[in-house]
Amino acid sequence: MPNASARPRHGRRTRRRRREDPARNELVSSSLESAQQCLFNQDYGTAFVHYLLVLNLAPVFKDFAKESFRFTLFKWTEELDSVGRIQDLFDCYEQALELFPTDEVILNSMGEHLFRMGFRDEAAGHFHKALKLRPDYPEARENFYRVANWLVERWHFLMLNDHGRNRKYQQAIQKAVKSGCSTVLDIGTGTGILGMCAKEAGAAEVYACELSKTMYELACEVVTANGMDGDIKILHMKSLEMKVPKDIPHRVSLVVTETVDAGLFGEGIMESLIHAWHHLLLPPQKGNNESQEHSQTGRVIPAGATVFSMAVECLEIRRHHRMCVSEVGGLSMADAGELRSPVSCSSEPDESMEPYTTERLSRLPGGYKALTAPFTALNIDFNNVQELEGLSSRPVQQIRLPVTEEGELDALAVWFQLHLDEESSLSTGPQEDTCWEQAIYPFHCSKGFVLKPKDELIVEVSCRDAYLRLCSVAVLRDGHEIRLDKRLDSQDSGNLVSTQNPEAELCSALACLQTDQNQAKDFSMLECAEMALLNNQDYHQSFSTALGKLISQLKAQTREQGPDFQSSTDSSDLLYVLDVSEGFSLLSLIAASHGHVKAYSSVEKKKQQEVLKRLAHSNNIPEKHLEFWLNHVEDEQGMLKRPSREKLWSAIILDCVETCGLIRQKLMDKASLARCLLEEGGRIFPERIVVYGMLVESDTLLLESAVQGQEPTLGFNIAPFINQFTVPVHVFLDFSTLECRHLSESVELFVLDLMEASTNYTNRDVKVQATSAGRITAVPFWYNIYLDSDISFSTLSRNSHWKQAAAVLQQPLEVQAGDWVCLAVKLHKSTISISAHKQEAPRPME
Ligand code: 44T
Repeated sequence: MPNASARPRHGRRTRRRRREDPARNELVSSSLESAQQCLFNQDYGTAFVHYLLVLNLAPVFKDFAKESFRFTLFKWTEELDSVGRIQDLFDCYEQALELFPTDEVILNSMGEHLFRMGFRDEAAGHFHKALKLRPDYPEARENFYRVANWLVERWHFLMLNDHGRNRKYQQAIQKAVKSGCSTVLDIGTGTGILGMCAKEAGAAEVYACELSKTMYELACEVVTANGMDGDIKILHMKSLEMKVPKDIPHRVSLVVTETVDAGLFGEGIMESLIHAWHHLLLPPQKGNNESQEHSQTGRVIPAGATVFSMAVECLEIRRHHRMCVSEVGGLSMADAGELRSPVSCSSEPDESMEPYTTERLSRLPGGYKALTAPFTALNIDFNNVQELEGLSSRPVQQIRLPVTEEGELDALAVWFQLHLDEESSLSTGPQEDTCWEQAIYPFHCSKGFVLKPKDELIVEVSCRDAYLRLCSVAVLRDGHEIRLDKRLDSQDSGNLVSTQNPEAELCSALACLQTDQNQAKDFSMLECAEMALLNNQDYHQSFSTALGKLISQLKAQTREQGPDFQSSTDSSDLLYVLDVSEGFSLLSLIAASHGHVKAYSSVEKKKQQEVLKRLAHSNNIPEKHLEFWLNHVEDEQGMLKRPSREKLWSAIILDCVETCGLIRQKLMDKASLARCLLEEGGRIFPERIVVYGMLVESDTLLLESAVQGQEPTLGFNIAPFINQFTVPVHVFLDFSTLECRHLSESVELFVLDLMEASTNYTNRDVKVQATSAGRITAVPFWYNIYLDSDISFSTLSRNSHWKQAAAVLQQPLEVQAGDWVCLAVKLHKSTISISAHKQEAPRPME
């Protein structure tokens, strides 16, 4: 027991006295008995209280009762969770951890609750601790990898690996410090790198702030490891909350920051700098007044930015943001109303909407076509607080862009140049060899709009709610204006060049917009991946064919059993299909469209249910054949409950793969539950998943996975600290455009049989022959999803809404063409892990 020998003497005496106290012994033994009895009766709350009493009074029982105590804790907290008694739940865990502070199972489990409640930082702390206590504890490992992605976003690795960017920041900071900026604040310090640059350049005082707890702790570790812990004061707070002299003793002469995202303003740099100028920075240098002492003025690195944009055609963007097809799996989508992604800045600002998404244009499958030349959307001086403050009240600026290429308008792409100082700048442009993504402002127009050379595109640029807003509002063609922004049709058209031209009006209506106002308002938002899924006709057609096949088989089966089947309209003759897809899904409707089917959908959102109902109506599916499975019960037991006592499911559709490219958690548990609920001859869709992979050499993947190389970053020791957050599996990858060399053919890695539990395995060694020489750095993997033995689709296909995942090897493996590599593939719960080693003697595949 920890510290037992270090206990103060009176403690020991007390304990001895305790052991000798017959009344106490009596209490302990009767409580232990009660605990066991309550446990047996499944009265977990009372059992838990009894156990607490026993173990607090008689710690000698800890070893003996540990397993039962844990079990009671988990059962009781499950109950507390289900009734929303969250505070009580955490109190129980805290009491448990007081008794067993180094119990990795309790720590991990508490982490899981914390994670579900959204306390990711705290959850990560618990998983990390559990993993340190037992490095081979797979549950904690899996959980830690899951949170690592949230806590330390992958771009940190990219940025630290971007030597060009690091150098430029370092040089700009050195110059500023040498020119007299001696007090520095690093806003959003991340790993502490810019603050350390300032200190090393000779700054007298350096402060840094960081709002993420994990990053703050990491920065503290890094700064200490570099011997600067006394020199840099790091604060765990948002810069907006900082005050002089409470947090820093006086105003500083230099603010350094890289709190910019792909859309420049998304990390709140405007707000942070306005606040810094008012509260944290010395007044700026006025004009060219040379007499003003540098040390008494404040400035910011970066000094400013120029934002660029251009219009693009890009099918990949289009299919993620609006409907591109009118028929899906045999259903007409005509009456669906407008369906679109939540990425939009043309509508009224709304919590649920984001003005832009981000993409690396150079990595978009299918590429893109620039329809206009790049134009300057905005210039901003970070050293001018009036300008920063004025930005949000600036009138909307209209820019006319000559169209240079014919093509469908899909988006405005945005990037920027960050001017570190007068001499040096960084660019996030699509042509640059940098880690940066571009911001994508998709164009939502249900019917699309084709731009032609000689057209002029009118774009409105404004800066509302600290976001840059860009909106394609109209096109000038042959002297006429065609409106693209339907909202302006009925509202403040004053902003636009007004045309009294009836021909243009007609053009406008025809070009793009639904003229029916009611319908225009009646739009539903779906996530980008849901839009892409809806646009995937092959996926839906596969389901339709497989369901059709099954339904006719089952009908034939029933006909054999009972001759009245055909004529009967009794609903007991219906086949029952359950679609437990996550999010929006048409599959229940597709099942119902085959007739004689009662389909249950798991779509939860009211508005999306309305869409399905409308589609049922317009596709002549009786209303009563579509039901919504409102899963009030959180667990999968509830979710997969059958509809009535007599009826078993004919088909259960499971959602197997997450958009990010990983197998869904608990998939196999759900499959085994689903198997129990099938009628004879019923099926689970899909019946089988085959995992494929390939050996590749990809430096890009390495750069996104960990800080590379033995060289310190700008001379600082950072890599070992941030690399603790390296995860072995990389997600959201686009394998088709990943810069990599293929070192083998694609190979089958693993088979998951959802219909047959007994055939499943958890470990498999796969032998792969290298087709060319190189360094294997990763094994990207994807899935072939088999609905039945004939019908399948791949998550790698061109129109898939899925991305891919890749196992990044701990050590690159050098191979020659013809070498055999052994991949050890493991499936633990739903997590795939892959390791590779060279196979000395070639052996045939098993
Ligand atoms: N993403 C770049 C953003 N912070 C870069 O907590 C580029 C994205 C990117 N701390 C692909 C590639 C790239 N006060 O740790 C974060 C954040 C913190 C603040 C204190 C504040 N007011 C703030 C605001 C932010 O600053 C750190 C950096 S922010 C984002 C940097 C490679 N996708």
